[in-house]
Amino acid sequence: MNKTIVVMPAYNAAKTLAKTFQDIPKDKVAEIILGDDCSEDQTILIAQSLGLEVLKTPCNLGYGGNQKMLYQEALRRGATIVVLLHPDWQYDATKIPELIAPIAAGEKDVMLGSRILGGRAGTLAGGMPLYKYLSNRFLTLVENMTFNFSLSELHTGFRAFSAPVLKKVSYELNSNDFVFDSEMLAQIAVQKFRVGEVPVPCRYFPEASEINFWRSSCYGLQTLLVCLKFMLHKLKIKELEQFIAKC
Ligand SMILES: Nc1nc2c(ncn2[C@@H]2O[C@H](COP(=O)(O)OP(=O)(O)OP(=O)(O)O)[C@@H](O)[C@H]2O)c(=O)[nH]1
Ligand SMILES: [Mg+2]
Repeated sequence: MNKTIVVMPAYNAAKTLAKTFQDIPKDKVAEIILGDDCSEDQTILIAQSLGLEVLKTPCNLGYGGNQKMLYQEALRRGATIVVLLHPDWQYDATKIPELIAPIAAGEKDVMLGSRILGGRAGTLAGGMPLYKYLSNRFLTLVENMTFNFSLSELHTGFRAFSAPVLKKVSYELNSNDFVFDSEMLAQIAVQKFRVGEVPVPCRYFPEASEINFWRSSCYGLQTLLVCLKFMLHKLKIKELEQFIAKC
């Protein structure tokens, strides 16, 4: 019997949290946990009014630090599948059943919700800035070649992991910043977990996309560095602890 826990890493998500929560199919998930990274708005109050479990970071850790706290807690609560969902109402959370089905069926270990497969309405036509679209396509191409994947997008905020993935991958050693997501994919590739994808409709509006050009550029460069580290490890030029499976 599977136990699916949805985790939402939040930072100033007050304007979008209720809408995101509304869309989650409650009959398909056992628990929903919000990680609050010291938001300066009403995120916690709104989460509590929705009856959500709230975990708080001790200080503003960043997006990756928030995820570390949430995965640890989801595993502690006995999750067999963990869904990462941004609380910014960007990804269509009604698609959770489609996202988790291949993991529940034992066919995949990791599932990604792809905005690219979701069609132009979820990317350029929906308002994704051109520079983000092009860098997403370029980075995905480089990562596909490096990690030996053939997936349409690797920068989504709608993902699902089986518990064994979270138990084996040393995500605690990853960055506390946005590049955490790219590091996770590299670790998943090293351990040859099975990764699949489903289309996910997506929305673009100011509150759903706060990462700016400068932070996006840093994220892109850091992702390329992750690819380099992956190759160094794979070719046994430098063994990196981050990529070694946990016992
Ligand atoms: N902890 C922490 N979380 C953040 C921070 N900025 C954003 N987040 C969270 O990370 C999620 C993603 O941030 P966005 O700005 O939407 O970036 P993105 O979704 O990767 O990129 P877009 O495709 O442009 O939306 C949001 O749901 C926020 O809750 C931050 O400074 N600290
Ligand atoms: Mg977003």
